[in-house]
Amino acid sequence: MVDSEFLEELEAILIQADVGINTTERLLSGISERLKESRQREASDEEVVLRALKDEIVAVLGPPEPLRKAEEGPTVIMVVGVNGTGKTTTVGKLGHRFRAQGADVIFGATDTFRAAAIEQLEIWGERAGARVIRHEEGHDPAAVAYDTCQAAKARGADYVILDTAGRLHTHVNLMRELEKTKRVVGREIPGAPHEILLVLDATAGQNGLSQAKTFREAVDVTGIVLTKLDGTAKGGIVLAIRDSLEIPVKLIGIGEGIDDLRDFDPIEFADAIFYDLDA
Ligand SMILES: Nc1nc2c(ncn2[C@@H]2O[C@H](COP(=O)(O)OP(=O)(O)O)[C@@H](O)[C@H]2O)c(=O)[nH]1
Ligand SMILES: [Mg+2]
Repeated sequence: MVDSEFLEELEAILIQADVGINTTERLLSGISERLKESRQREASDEEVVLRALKDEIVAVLGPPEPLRKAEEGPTVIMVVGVNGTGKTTTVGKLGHRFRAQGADVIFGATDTFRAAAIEQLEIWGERAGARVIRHEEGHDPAAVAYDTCQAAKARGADYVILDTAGRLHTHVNLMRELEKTKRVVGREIPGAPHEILLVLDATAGQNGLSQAKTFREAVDVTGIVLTKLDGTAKGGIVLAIRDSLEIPVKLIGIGEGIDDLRDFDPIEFADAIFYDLDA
């Protein structure tokens, strides 16, 4: 068998990548199973052990899951998450992606908490070529969501993307507001919201798990957007999230630019965790 020093090194890499203790242990016991099945000679090879660990990670992450789309009428995507994770940027990038596919896209400025947030979304709307529905600062976000859905229906838009607030006076208020926005959208457009994407900042490490728990309780998160993977952070917390909450990662952010959005690729993700080891 492979020496325990190598396994310890792998364990350290997983912890360093923010996978968390529990999921790290689960992954490592998972590879013991895999290695038992492979031939003894092979199992002494570090490369084989690493391969088994990557396979285990890919298995936990599950196959890539594309964004859901409405069968008819506008597809509604709510983008949620705590402040500064990259929600507004992700709305802009997604809008750009859909526009490039020839779709008609409307953004809803349902982060009404600060005027600057509305202006920031308008800038992204211009860049992406998406109309922005907005109200004044402090207005009811659900009312903005309602107007955005009305506008989308009136002109037969393909996508509604709602930017939401990450901070309010209280956490309870924020969650209530998101629930209400979701309810209003569901009344206006059948099956909506089709996606509720939770934006997580890869550099925020272990915090991602508690954020995912909180937001999922309030609004049934359907997928994760893992941002800021262009830095040194590996975003391993999504493994713990998939493991314990079963929320798939759908997209990743790899920069601040409009093109810096990619579909999540579990194999690439697993490779990136061990990038320094391979080098
Ligand atoms: N490096 C990097 N920066 C990002 C990424 N996504 C967003 N940002 C930056 O993170 C900061 C917060 O983004 P913003 O969209 O305003 O976050 P929000 O508060 O959740 O709406 C901004 O400076 C963005 O340019 C990413 O994938 N990579
Ligand atoms: Mg924002």
